[in-house]
Amino acid sequence: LKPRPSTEPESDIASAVRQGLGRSPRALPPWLFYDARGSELFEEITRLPEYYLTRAERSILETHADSIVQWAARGTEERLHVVELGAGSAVKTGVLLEAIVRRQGRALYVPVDISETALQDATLRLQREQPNVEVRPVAATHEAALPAIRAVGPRRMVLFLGSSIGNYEDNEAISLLQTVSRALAPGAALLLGADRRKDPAVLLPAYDDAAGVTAAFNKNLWSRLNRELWADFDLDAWRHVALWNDERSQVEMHLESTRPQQVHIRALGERYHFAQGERVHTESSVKYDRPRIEHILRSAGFVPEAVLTDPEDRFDLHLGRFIGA
Ligand code: AVJ
Repeated sequence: LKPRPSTEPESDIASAVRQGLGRSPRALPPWLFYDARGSELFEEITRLPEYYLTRAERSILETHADSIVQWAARGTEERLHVVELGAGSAVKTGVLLEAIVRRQGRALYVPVDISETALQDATLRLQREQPNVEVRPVAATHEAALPAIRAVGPRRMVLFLGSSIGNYEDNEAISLLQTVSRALAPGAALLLGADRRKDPAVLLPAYDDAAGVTAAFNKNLWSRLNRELWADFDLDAWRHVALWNDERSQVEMHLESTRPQQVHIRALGERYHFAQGERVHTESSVKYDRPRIEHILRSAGFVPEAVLTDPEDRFDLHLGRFIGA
């Protein structure tokens, strides 16, 4: 293995890691989790008994699919097209797509995701299970997907599910939704999933499960850097930490160094020292009350028109109408 020639620009991954480990305290962006293995582990998380988010949101979609589609289509005769940010395996979306097909016979679905493997699986499965849905996958970050969103034509329905918005600070969430809305016409519909603020005794196990799947998901970040940036992280010298930050109303995941150590990241040409107990912040998952989400929606040009909740009152699905910037 030769180090990358210095004239070549660094990959997005390399520069994100260089930046994140150069900062104090150290922090890495959560999109780095989602290599093929990371996407698989996340799917496993969604099936854990402790991780109620996915089940709660799915139950909302199953109960209300037809009325959601009716609401989204209100005021237009045009066909609805669906764009989903962070589609992943798109299992939950199937319920909505079925409702759309019931209403208008067929549907165009544009799943956007950073993981190509997850997109491929989703596309193949939908093509098999829902032949009336045309799938046009886009492998990109949310921000880079705008041209694809524009290309789907009028009357779009944008899905941002699973409380993925919780990875962003409010001002970042607002600017992401604003960016997306630049590709929307007034009247477009946004479905925004948001996990609610609740007892940390419920929240924390969802991010530190008994089977250790979330710990493996967190640590897979180091495996990815070992493989893709020729690093030498010793996975046994790191501990998964999930904690509740009450002031910021967020669950945080960190990787904590269990001893003093040096890590060589060859593709960066850097050696990093980690103290015993030093933490690298790998993810924040904000937990919301309704006014906070409604503020985000309004700030990005969406009118919050309705909120749907699961029977156990844990998770909200907000319906926002785009009225223009
Ligand atoms: C995909 C960002 C919504 O924050 O709950 C799950 C990711 N991280 N367990 C979340 C995640 C650890 C998940 N989101």
